[in-house]
Amino acid sequence: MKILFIHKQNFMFFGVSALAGYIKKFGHTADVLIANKEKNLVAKIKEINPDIIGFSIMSNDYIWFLDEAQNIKKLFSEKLLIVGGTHCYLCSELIELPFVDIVCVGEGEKPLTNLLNALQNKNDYSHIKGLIIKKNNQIIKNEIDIPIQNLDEIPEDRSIYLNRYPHFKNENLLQVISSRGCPLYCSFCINGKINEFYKNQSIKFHRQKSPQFLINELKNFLILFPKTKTIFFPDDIFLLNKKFIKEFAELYSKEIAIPFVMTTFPFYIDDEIAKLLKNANCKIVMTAPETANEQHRFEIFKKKIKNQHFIDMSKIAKKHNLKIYTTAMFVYPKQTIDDVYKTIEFNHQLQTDIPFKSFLQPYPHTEIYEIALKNNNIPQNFSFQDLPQSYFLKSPLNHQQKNEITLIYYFYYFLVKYPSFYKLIKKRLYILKLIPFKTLINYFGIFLWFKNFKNLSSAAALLYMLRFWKDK
Ligand code: B12
Repeated sequence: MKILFIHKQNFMFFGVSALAGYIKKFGHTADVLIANKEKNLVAKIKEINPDIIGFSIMSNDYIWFLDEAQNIKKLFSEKLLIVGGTHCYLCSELIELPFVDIVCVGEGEKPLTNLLNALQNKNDYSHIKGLIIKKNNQIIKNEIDIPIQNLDEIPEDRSIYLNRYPHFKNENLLQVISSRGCPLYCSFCINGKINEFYKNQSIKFHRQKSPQFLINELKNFLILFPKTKTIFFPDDIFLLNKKFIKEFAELYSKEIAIPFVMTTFPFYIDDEIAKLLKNANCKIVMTAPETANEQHRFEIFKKKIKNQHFIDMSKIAKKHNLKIYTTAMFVYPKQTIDDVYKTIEFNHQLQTDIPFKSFLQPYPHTEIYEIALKNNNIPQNFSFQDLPQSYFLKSPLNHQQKNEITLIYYFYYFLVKYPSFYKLIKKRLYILKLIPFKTLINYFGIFLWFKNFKNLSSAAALLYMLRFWKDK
């Protein structure tokens, strides 16, 4: 059977290439169309003539999906339309849309393979775990399937992207997911929701490819992407298992050695690990305090990590010459201007090299949504349609100090990087107000963040950013 994946952004979705690689093991094939790269999507679908059509969406794609999927189903009504991706973890109600036949909730490898097998053998597919199915106008809600525990069973197939979009071959930055899941229940993150699904089951929330499998995968990718200068592991949490990192670092330094960037919780960085990372050519350690207000981190974000952990991590990372990347969330319930100032000062203390910022997005069906609702930051009927296209541009919350916090947000990169600039404006926000072209300054800060963390030249960073801008 042939499935055609469709998504919006000009990016090789790891989920889609994992699905393509996995179903291939069972004799099925996949193709992919990136809507933003296609002038005539319909003509391409006709040409590919798949057995089924699969959309992959995040919540920010919701409005795009409503439009695109409806149109496609109208023209290809005989083909099953299935939708998966992170949005479906939060919104299985998509099945109620008349043009949606199946919603995949959770990881898709097993459910999709079972579906394709059933279709091929003309078997009934109504009771496949992980799928919500509409058949004869009835909705069948099957329970979520247990995700594959051993990630080495899932070989990613990126050739489906390269065959159709050879421009990906020229990228300097190779992105590879080494793990899935996160043990934390942060109120704003999709992982809290995923962990809820599996609460009473004895499965591992965080799964990681074995070091040897990952190294082999990297070697194969480096053949496909020969211009790679940096490797980025955008896992929710890359460094969580010391045994893994010890084996990985040793193999990586011998067999790959290309500069890399990875994510971690601060308390996993000790002297021994930092040394291993440095020797393996790790350049940047990414970690996520979100705010310097520890009480807010604990009670609003439900992220039980103390400031002291970040401070200790910073000392060790700096000692070993590793750069520090931190994240900060703006305009969240109960945040005050003072919290924002403290967060900037905290980053000075951490000597953050690459400060990342975003506006909180209260996705419906997450815990932060309930918190924002209770705190009157969003109206009762706030829905996915009210979310902005990107978390960089504006806050969807009502908040008493929204204007002032947004003003500091625009300048955040520079305020962290240049403490003397910060000292000048602290408690003198009128100075920031006087500076013209604030939106441009926001973009410039995002550009510098992007360029530095992805280790790109200015031209490459600009091209990359324009690509995402277009996707917006
Ligand atoms: C890499 C990444 C990106 C990439 C690729 C996105 C993608 N969809 O693959 C890019 C750079 C494009 C991206 C962009 C954004 N991202 Co992003 N991103 C991620 C990240 C870090 C990893 C995604 C991933 O590869 N996971 C691993 C794979 C294996 O899992 P998966 O993608 O979920 O796929 C599995 C299932 O969902 C399912 N599945 C997926 N598609 C399909 C299709 C079918 C037919 C079927 C049957 C099954 C199926 O099967 C897959 C394999 O098991 C996640 C964090 C996370 N934990 O997911 C955030 C995440 C997906 N991103 C998020 C956000 C918010 C964004 C942005 C909106 C941020 C912004 N800048 O404003 C932008 C999009 C903006 C825009 N311009 O449109 C949120 C989405 C939340 C939500 N409710 O949807 C996440 C979950 C982060 C978070 N913790 O909240 N992102």
